Amino acid sequence: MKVLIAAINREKFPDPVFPLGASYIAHAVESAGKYELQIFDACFEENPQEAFKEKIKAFMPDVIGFSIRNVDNNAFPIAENYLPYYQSMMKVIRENCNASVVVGGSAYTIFPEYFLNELGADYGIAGEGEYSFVSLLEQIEAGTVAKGTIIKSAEIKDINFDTFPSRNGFDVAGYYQKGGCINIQTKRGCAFDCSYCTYPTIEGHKYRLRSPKNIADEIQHWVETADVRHFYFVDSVFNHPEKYSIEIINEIVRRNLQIQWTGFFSPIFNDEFAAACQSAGLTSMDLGTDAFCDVTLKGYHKFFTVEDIFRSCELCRKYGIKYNHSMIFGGPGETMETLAETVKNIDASDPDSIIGFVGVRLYPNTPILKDVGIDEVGIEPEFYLSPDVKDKIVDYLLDICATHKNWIIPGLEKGVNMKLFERMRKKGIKGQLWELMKSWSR
Ligand code: B12
Ligand code: SF4
Repeated sequence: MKVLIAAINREKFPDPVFPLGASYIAHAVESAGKYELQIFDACFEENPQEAFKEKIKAFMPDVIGFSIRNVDNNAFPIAENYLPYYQSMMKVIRENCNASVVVGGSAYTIFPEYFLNELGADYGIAGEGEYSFVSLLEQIEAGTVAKGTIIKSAEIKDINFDTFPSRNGFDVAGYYQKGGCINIQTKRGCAFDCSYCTYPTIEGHKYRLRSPKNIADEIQHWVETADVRHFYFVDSVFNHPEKYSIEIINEIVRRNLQIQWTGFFSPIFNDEFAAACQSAGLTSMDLGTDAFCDVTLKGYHKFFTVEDIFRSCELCRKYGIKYNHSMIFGGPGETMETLAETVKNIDASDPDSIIGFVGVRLYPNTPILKDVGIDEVGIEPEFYLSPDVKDKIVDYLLDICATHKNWIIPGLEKGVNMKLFERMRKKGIKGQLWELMKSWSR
């Protein structure tokens, strides 16, 4: 049986991102040992429909695993919905072969019924696909599964698998060069319940941890075979559970891997933790700050305070770790006063950059829906903005951006200079480009 795994994502902001989910699925198919496997990745193709058509006609797969990562770009007020593009890629399949199409990926997991129908796919797998995709292949081959079936995957208990994803057939070197890093997942799950967040829907609430040895083996493999030195830990939050993160750090130090790395961090950690991170090559923390005012933090059900954020920034400065605040402006409880407090505190915390979103993108199964009295949300990008700031927030933030050159607000097209980013990558600059924003803006 011939299986084609197709990574459909083409988004390049803030960087092209290696299709880790698709590579995990490809690895599972490869490990099953009985399928003929090929990979298609749309990301760097100039004409993705044409390239997809050529791939399909040359390989003539029996099953296509259609991996969709992003629903939209999350950027109010110019949110781009990727559905029309995904539909154009489905059309290529239908016009050129009779393969069964199985859709999966984080975008699919958030809106399974919707995407199955709108794409006219044959099957869908919501959640982790490693085992369920291989099992579905067997059922498709045996003719024992009805078209239109949506499988809601159970959480995989042991995510060490047999080894780490091989990434065979994917352009690791291309992503490293054009995206500045290669991504690694150390665990799945997030134990918190922030009101707007889809991560617990995608990965579950319970942490499932890879062994530090397995993670370090994967890193060492890329260091030794492809001279990759920059890594992005894609965990929802790297620093929870803290004891486990320290074990990973110790293993990196023990092997003297000489790497630089980054990831998402909650702004609540102590001196010892920051020191350990720095000693293992952490160059920056993307802090999930969201708001810098206790009222708005409460509105997002956050588990840290303004004081914690200030302390985290201070520790980053002490250890020479760059830091970005990821922000969501305008959530429940936001007023022009809380917004002003947030901006004042951001300034006082002296970050390297701000990556901010205006309004809260609403997703199914998130606590915020109950908080703001909304029953249902669809796929058309829908954003919540507190009534107190709704009419004024865009102008307010545009004014702030005029004097804060290290702020990136994709929805307002501020701070985003893709041409400049591309030029820097062509020069061979690696790591996160936001780490350089403060020095550029001087
Ligand atoms: C890390 C991360 C980032 C990092 C990536 C760094 C890097 N170099 O990798 C950064 C900060 C750059 C980033 C940026 C963006 N991100 Co992001 N990101 C994540 C995060 C936390 C993890 C993604 C990941 O790698 N997971 C690990 C892999 C292994 O999991 P996976 O891809 O889900 O794959 C599994 C399943 O989905 C399934 N599966 C996958 N493919 C397939 C295929 C088949 C056939 C099957 C059966 C199953 C299957 O099985 C896989 C293995 O179990 C997720 C949230 C989350 N917790 O999932 C958001 C997430 C993916 N991001 C999201 C978004 C929106 C974005 C941005 C558009 C935001 C923006 N405007 O800046 C950009 C787009 C970047 C791009 N170029 O595409 C959304 C996507 C869905 C949506 N809401 O639209 C998510 C889900 C968060 C959210 N808000 O809901 N992101
Ligand atoms: S915002 Fe971060 S900490 Fe909160 S639930 Fe989402 S991933 Fe977890």
